[in-house]
Amino acid sequence: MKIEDVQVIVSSPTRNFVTLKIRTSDGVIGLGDATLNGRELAVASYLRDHIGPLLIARDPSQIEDTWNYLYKGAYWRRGPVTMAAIAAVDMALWDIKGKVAGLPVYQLLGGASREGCLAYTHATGADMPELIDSVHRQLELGYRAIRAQSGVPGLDGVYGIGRSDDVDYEPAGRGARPSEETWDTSAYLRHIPSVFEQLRNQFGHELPLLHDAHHRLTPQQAARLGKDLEPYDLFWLEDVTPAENPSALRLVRQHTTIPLAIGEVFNSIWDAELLLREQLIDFIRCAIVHAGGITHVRKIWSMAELYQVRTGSHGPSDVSPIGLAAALHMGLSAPNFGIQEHMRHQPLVDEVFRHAYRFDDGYLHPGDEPGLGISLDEELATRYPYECAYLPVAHLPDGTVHDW
Ligand code: EZ4
Ligand code: CO
Repeated sequence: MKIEDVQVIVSSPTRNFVTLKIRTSDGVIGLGDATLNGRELAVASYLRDHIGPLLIARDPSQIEDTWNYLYKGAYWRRGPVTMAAIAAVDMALWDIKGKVAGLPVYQLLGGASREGCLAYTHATGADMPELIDSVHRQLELGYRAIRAQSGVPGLDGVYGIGRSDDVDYEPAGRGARPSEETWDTSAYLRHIPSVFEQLRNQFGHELPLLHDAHHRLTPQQAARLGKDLEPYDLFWLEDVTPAENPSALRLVRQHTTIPLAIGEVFNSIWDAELLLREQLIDFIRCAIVHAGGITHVRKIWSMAELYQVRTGSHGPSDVSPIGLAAALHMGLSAPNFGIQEHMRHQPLVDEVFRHAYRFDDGYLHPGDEPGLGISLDEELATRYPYECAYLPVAHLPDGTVHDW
């Protein structure tokens, strides 16, 4: 069996997705997610112009060899564009292998280690009453763990806060330029502990609560926030400092016992290596789509296992159902699975990408269809062409561009 056709499909059913479709000489179809929020066309070109032609006539069963051919063969390694493109090929080849074997991918990865993958979703509110309402709504949907994000007094808009009763704050804005937001770390640090105090008063101490700081703090600020939040027993505090500098976490760790999660922007095991080896985090957040696919993330997760670090895969709505399915097959089988982020897709997205995975009573399960369990309605997808959309840019009150 050989790879006969490679196609890149860019579509925007409510938001942009880049999808790779590989067809073999036996007519087996494999699908991969290559979506990189705000930089979608760069990955599409990498796949169309550089990777696609190299895949023709290769043996689709040789997943590891193809991964190394694309990674080492390019000379230019790593980076989100390269690694999202390789990830898409990798997912598509695992999908094909599962379909050929007649098995769901989690069976190829060693079989189920649990009955389902615990999921968390987002609750957001501009103020406390809105946030409390939002948590109630997510609990009614069956979620057993909640990430809570809140508006900050004095700041007009904060990324990650939903519009009205809709927690799907993504895509943050469509148009040729990103929107601009003002950020003030001092105001944020003063406000957030009271948010979690009120959530604990309202919802009790057993509900797992998470919070995301979006890489905006210095190590000292992160240590302070961790200490201030300790009484509220968070499941994790996410992305406290910019993720390029793992040694920043040493200072944070010395001052707080709050569980730390990092890695949604990681694209290589080398981004995580020091954090894992020095046990500076408790959860590794890389997404299958942004870190080289199942083949590479499996290695990151295995390294994490040695250091008692559990997984918490990135799962916002910009990870397509294909990328989410890949995370669920891995999550069901990995011994050190921790939790899976789940920001539900809009109904139109679920129509374009029909999926075998299901959400039931707080847990996600990848389903038992052969491969990843996704079928693409290509005709429907092509009715929604790409639309330029970006994540916002954050400024300090004086106009300085800030981390986020
Ligand atoms: O900022 O998905 O944990 N989730 C997040 C998301 C990310 C976006 C980036 O594409 O931080 O909101
Ligand atoms: Co995050």
